[in-house]
Amino acid sequence: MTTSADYGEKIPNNVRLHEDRRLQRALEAWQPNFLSWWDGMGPALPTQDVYLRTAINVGRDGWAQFGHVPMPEYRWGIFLAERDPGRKIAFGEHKGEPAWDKVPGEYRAELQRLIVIQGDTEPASVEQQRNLGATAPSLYDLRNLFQVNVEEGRHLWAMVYLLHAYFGRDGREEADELLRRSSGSLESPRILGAFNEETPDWLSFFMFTYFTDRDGKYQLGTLKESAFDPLGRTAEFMLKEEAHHMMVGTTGIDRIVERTAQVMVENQTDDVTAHGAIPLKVIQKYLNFHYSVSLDLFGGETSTNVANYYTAGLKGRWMEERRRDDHKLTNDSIMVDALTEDPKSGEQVIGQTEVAALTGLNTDLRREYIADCTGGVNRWNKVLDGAGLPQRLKLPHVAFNRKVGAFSPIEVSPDGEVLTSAEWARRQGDWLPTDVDKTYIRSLMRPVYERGKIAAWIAPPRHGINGQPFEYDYVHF
Ligand code: BYC
Repeated sequence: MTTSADYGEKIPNNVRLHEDRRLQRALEAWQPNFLSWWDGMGPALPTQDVYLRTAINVGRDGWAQFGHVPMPEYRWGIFLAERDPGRKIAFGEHKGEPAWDKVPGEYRAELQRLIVIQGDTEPASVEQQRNLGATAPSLYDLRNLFQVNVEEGRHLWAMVYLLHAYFGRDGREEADELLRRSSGSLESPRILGAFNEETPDWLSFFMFTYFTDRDGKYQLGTLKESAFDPLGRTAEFMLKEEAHHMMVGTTGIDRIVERTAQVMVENQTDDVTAHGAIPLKVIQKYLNFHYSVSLDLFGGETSTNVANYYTAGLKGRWMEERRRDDHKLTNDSIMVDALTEDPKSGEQVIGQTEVAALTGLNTDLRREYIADCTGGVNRWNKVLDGAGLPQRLKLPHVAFNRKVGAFSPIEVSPDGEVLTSAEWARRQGDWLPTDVDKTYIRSLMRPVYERGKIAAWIAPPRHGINGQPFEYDYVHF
């Protein structure tokens, strides 16, 4: 069982930190480094306070409280979901054995690596979003940005706690490295590709929170199944906070599409730029970009890493316990995307190949993710349909713009047509944001900080936060 959250401590927690003085001291020594990182790399816009949600407990009801908080005083805490003392490992070669409270020596390196990769994404996203406050379309959106930022900061704490508590000196060094690498840096970049891309404008931010945060949802879903119980419980609680980040992305794009559709209908034109809205074509290009870099986050279609993680019990599948199979997969196979050879022409074509189910697990997770992404696109298309417009948004082909996995050596159009390099170079500006598109989007990014007001390129939200109206004073300067 967990204890209830202790807010009397320097580091709020529900892990009885005060009972382990060494660990407490080590984390308290890391805390000022975190705060100085937040100060230098976190939100750049100065504010007095922000209407934020702070996690206070892990129980089903009332796990968070809302209030105006000066951001540097946000109480970043360590929270693990309730412990199930009878929990058994659900998959892999240790299936049926009791879940582990400690890290088994033979899996130490792999577990640490997974935790470091997960941990690395959290501060990276805060760094990517650092300057967005300067151009927020409303106080409501500004508050949501900051909420996402403080919670990504808390997710960093979650991983740092695991590193400090279970991985000794190596773990402490890795925790320091998490503050040393930085997004987009040439010398010490963040580990995964998408986390070194820029998030320079709010269209990118909403696409990032829709597509890239959603990778987070699925990866955390697999870590939640981990045989290493503290990791499972940590991921479970992170998923609770993650739901808000998904909402920000989904409704953010909803509102952009809604505004664009409105302007298109009112003015009977597709070219909404004269009216300060975002053309559907540009929305589609941003979608293409963020979706394809997020697909890369799942690793290769086949991977011995993921087979080892699963067999060892470190990383499960999405909804592992709902799967109807033996949860070991040693005799199963799966079809995965692959480059195959056309028997007639001898050319490389997009196809599928059968591989051992274990090595195909990145594909399995990516499929779940793609199905989920489709939901958003349908939703945005309903907005277009509701406005009586025939245009539709769509997910590009899975081989489009890929830098990781089977399709990284080839160039493919959003419809799945394999292209020569020359054709790709000539046409990629039709599918990915060009400098002209980016400049236009940046020209729209003007802050709107007046209560109840909103920028012209996005519709207001249907609901405010925590029952408050849209006009609420979410941020004080
Ligand atoms: N960029 O065996 P492979 C989130 C590396 S997001 C650069 O196919 P594997 C969040 C790979 O590390 C969720 N490198 O891949 C969202 C490997 O290197 P080594 C983050 C890449 O290991 C928004 C090599 O290529 N959490 O939480 O099966 C805001 C061969 O790869 C990339 C996790 O990812 C890439 N895109 O799977 C805030 C969970 N892809 O071993 C937060 C933890 C692969 O040869 N991580 N590589 O040196 C994992 O489960 C796995 O490491 C991966 C890769 C799914 C990332």
